[in-house]
Amino acid sequence: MDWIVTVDVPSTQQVATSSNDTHGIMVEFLEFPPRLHQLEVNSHDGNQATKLTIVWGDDAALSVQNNYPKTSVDIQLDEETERGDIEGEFTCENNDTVPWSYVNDNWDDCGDNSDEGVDESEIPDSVFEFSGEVNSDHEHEVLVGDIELRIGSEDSETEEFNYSLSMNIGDSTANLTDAEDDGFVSAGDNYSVTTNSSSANDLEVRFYDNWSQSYTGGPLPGFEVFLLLGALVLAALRRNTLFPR
Ligand SMILES: [Ca+2]
Ligand SMILES: [Ca+2]
Repeated sequence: MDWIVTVDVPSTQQVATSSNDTHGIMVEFLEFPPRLHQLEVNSHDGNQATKLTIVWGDDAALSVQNNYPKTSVDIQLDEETERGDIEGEFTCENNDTVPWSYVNDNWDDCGDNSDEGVDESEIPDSVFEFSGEVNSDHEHEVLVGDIELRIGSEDSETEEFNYSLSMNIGDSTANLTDAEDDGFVSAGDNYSVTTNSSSANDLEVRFYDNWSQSYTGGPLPGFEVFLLLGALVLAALRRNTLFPR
């Protein structure tokens, strides 16, 4: 291939062009010593075109768009949920005491039925503990410091996720244990969350990158952890109904 080279001294632009039977090529240099600025290849029939432009200095900028929706790290979890005991006991009118979980479970545990029909406001919040372990399917290496764990519930009417109970890993109520202390989320690591929220049976745990400011768009499938607390746990607590003594 023969090349035609032009030089424009005032602008330091040097352009080399050439072509073969099918394509033409243009290479442009700027500055001195020359720096590659542009490389362009076009087919003579106009159907193919490739253009590479290199910028530097003030023309180039690299920034993180932190208003992008938070995407979550893809954490594979085996989950467990557990409703913790309410501390202390309920005192019956006959001064017997029974565990708080026996209150309002449709079974007369006190003997005088005073543990039934108790105003819900009288019942202390119970502590729920959610926990999960990163299972062996987990492949993505994510720095522990790059994720945060968010807890919330979905508004059943608007289907918007409400992060009113969200918290960062490291808060006293949300923890991720880096089992091998390798700095990465890896199989065997586990998280736990405790809350006394009365809406705990609706709660859901999601993991997010912590660099982004926006939670819009919701998490992508695969890193949601649905905690099926409500029905299962409450059914278990209604053991008197299921398994009358
Ligand atoms: Ca009862
Ligand atoms: Ca780890």
